[in-house]
Amino acid sequence: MGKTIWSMCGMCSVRCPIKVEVDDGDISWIEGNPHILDRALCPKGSAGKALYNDSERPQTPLIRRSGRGAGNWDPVSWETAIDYIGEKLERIIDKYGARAIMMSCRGGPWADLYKAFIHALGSPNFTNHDSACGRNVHHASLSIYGLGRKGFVYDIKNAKHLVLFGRNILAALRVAEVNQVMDMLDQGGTLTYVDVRQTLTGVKAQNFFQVKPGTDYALALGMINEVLRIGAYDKEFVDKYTIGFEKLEEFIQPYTAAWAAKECGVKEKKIKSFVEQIGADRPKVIFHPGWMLSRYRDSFYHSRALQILNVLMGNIETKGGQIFAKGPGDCGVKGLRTLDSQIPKPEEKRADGVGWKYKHFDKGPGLFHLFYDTMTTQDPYPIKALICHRHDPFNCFPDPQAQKDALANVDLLISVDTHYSEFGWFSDVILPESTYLERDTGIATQKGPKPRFIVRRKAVETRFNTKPGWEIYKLLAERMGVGKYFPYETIEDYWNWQLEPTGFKIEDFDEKGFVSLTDKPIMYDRENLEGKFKTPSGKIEIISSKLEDAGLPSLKPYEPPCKPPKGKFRLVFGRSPIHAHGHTINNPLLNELLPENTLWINKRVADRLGLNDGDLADVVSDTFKGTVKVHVTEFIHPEAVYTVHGFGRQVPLQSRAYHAGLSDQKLMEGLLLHMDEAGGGLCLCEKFVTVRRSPRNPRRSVEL
Ligand SMILES: Nc1nc2c(c(=O)[nH]1)N[C@H]1C(S)=C(S)[C@@H](COP(=O)(O)OP(=O)(O)OC[C@H]3O[C@@H](n4cnc5c(=O)[nH]c(N)nc54)[C@H](O)[C@@H]3O)O[C@H]1N2
Ligand SMILES: Nc1nc2c(c(=O)[nH]1)N[C@H]1C(S)=C(S)[C@@H](COP(=O)(O)OP(=O)(O)OC[C@H]3O[C@@H](n4cnc5c(=O)[nH]c(N)nc54)[C@H](O)[C@@H]3O)O[C@H]1N2
Ligand code: SF4
Ligand SMILES: [Mo]
Repeated sequence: MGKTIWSMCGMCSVRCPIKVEVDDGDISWIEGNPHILDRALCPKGSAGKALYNDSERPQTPLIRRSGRGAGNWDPVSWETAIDYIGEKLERIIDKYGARAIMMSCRGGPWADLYKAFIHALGSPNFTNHDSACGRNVHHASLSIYGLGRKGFVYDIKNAKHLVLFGRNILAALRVAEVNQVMDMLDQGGTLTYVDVRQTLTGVKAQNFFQVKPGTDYALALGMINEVLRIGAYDKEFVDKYTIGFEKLEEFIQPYTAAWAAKECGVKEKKIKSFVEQIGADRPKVIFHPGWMLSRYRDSFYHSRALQILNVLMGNIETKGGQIFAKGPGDCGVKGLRTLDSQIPKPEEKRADGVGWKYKHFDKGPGLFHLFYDTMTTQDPYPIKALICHRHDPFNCFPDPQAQKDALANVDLLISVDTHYSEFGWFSDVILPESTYLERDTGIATQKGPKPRFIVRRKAVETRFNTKPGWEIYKLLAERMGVGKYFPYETIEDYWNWQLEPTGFKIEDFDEKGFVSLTDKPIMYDRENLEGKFKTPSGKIEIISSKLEDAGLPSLKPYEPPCKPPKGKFRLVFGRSPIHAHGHTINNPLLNELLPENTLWINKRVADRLGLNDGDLADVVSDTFKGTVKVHVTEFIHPEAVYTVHGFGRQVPLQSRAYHAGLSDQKLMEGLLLHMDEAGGGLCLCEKFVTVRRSPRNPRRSVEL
């Protein structure tokens, strides 16, 4: 007899609501929740069943038997693994204090569980992946609005014009957003796309700017200059809600459209005609502030400039613009109860320096990469244990070898993962979490104009000796004597405990998988937004007091990017719609669709190097060399080479992914601490590589 399970996809961190059909205990169908996503799913979401059926994943807890990374594991029971970890953590706490333990996760709606665990132990050192993802965008938004990058949602569907700088929205995707972009285009909206190469998104755009790599900030400044010059902005909104506009007028003088055109390698006429278009389309114009903007030295200021353009368009709290993300409080509903809020905040200062050494950064998750510095210098204190939950630092941060060197000072490395991650393979203990189709997860809040509570429910029984996160942390907490902070025995207890203040019951989720907290979208009165901007002044801060207090400019003069040294190319990267970072490369279905990456290279350059499409090339960094097939194309800037991130994996038990393709991470030698000091994001596109024809046999593309 078939049944329907309402759940949430776990193939990437977007976590789309899904409907799963189960027949005779097996998955027969997965689709997007029809109430929210009109049944749509992306290729990865459709490959969830292949993940469930894949046996090339850890099947029971594993404890390392010989040297780190050697791949010799003792399969053990959960009891043994938890006890092993417990003993080691106790020893570390005795000798160095609880602060020597750090925990990192992939952020998102369930971070409460992991944060609660590390705080219950008494350590302040909770962190996540974001310094290699959206930290620049987050901090830029905080500095302007006092609200982080999730403080607004974009009403793309109703926009007249969507402007994307390197935001490859149709490939680096969230299903709901793709639906909205397609609706906007159907309704006659305009798409403007900026990239160093042509993409799935670029081919749908009416305006496409191919810029010289690393010059986006110049283009954004040129646009601001032109907007002000022709007066294509909302003066009333700017007067009412911003501070620092006069300083912007002064600062922007030299950055004319003509100047930007020259700097970026685009046409002045095109910038001017674009500004005329948005002048006519405003306020329904959205400048996406970027998602993964840990790329260049000035990405933080680039994101700030995009936000300034949003403010000039006056697009805040308007249909077709940026809308404040509403939460339960806006609907007169109390929020979910959280575990972390019941635990006394550790008083120690963070080991990454965030909050005391770096006061302008969001203290929440701090900046993971700075912990590597702490591990090496032991300043302000040693770090002796690292727990990574749903996070693979070796595939996330640059230069895995530099990371391994720092980790030599850390006594205990734990990976809580559904797969063997690159970090997991090197670690001391792997705790296998059940895949998303095999586990329940706590209730989450999804903010927006129509906020909701949503739950992930398990669709099928676990195939192996794996456990869900809520149980893993309960077991660990009990072993460490802090079980009282995890006041549940079953998932139903946990759900009820979370829901208690809200007035909802778990049965309310049976019908659609979520509960909507309002019938109609909530919009604030745009004429009366006082108190909504959480900056020190309560205004939109074009000039940010927090930045200025930290000795950083709010409006930074433009500096051109370094030119690639002779014979070298700037290494840039991005996503394919088929994969989610590195963890889907071994998925049997997705691997069939895209088994390896290629190196995109400009045709003229390839001709000079004697490379034809499909040839094997050696890509060389300082000491690392990778070999990959080239994709010769006219549609990439000649200064750059591009590859899909996540390949070149080294875990032998993942036979499909093993050594297939090129690892961008390993090429990024020396970038581990190369941080944008204002935004905290890493500068991942600041690496130059050489490319040459490989002497290897082109028919054997998989390196063994
Ligand atoms: N399918 C899929 N979707 C995903 C993910 C995934 O792994 N797979 N991951 C999700 C996550 S975590 C994130 S953060 C987002 C990332 O979302 P995005 O930031 O939109 O995605 P990317 O593909 O990393 O980068 C986009 C583009 O930046 C371009 N680029 C490089 N240098 C420059 C430059 O100097 N100027 C400009 N204008 N462009 C440049 C690259 O060519 C690339 O096409 O995607 C999310 N969605
Ligand atoms: N060179 C380069 N570096 C990058 C990027 C890039 O494009 N190029 N992208 C950056 C960006 S935007 C991001 S967001 C980061 C991503 O970096 P990470 O977050 O570290 O990468 P992921 O591969 O998404 O996932 C991490 C781990 O989560 C595991 N996992 C998946 N599902 C589950 C689950 O349900 N439970 C548990 N416990 N584990 C699970 C996967 O197996 C994987 O090992 O990398 C960043 N680093
Ligand atoms: S975007 Fe795709 S992989 Fe990510 S959660 Fe949604 S359906 Fe799943
Ligand atoms: Mo990301």
